[in-house]
Amino acid sequence: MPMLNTRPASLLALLALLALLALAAAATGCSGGGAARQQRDAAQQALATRAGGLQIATPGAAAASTAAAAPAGGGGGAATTIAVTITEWSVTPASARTKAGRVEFAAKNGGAIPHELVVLRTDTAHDKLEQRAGSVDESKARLVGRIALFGGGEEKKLTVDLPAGKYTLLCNVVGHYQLGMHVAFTAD
Ligand SMILES: [Cu+2]
Repeated sequence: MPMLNTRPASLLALLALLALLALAAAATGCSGGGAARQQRDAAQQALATRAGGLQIATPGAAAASTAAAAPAGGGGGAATTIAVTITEWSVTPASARTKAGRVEFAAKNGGAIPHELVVLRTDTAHDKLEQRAGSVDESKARLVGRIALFGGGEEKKLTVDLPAGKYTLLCNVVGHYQLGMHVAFTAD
C-alpha cells in the first residue's frame, strides 16, 4: 500500500488541480462581463473597420471629411431639406432636384442592415459610374459628402453646399451599388 499508492495518488491530485485551474479560467472568462464585453467590442470594431476599409483606402475618402466639414463656412443661409429614404436596395430622395445652395439631406435607413449615403458630383449617369472592387470608384467623381454606415431604423443628417450640377446619391457599401442603391439628383 505505501510506496505503490503514493505515486498514483499524487498524480490524481495533480490532475484534480489542473481541472480546477481550467474551471477557474473558464469561470473568469464567462462571468467577467468587462472582459467579455471588451472582446465583443474589439470584434465589432474589427468588423466595422473591415467593412469601411475599402472607402477609407480610396483617395476620395480623405476629401470627404474635408468636404463634409467645409459647408459650415459657405453661405450660412437656410438649407433646403431633402428627405432621403434608404432601404434594401434603393436610395429615394423625396425630390430628385433642388435649387443650388445649401442642402440638408435627412436620411432615414428604413432597411434592416447598415447603409450609407454618399453624395457624388458627376456628369456620368447614376447607373454608369465606374466601379472598383465591388463599389463605385469615388476618386473618379467629386465626393461632396457622406453619411457613414448607419443602422436600420436610424436617421442621420448631412448638410452640404451644392453648386448647380448633376449628382448621384448612392450607398457605397461593397455590393450595394450593383443591387440598385443609386439615384440621380440635380441642383439648379
Ligand atoms: Cu447599402
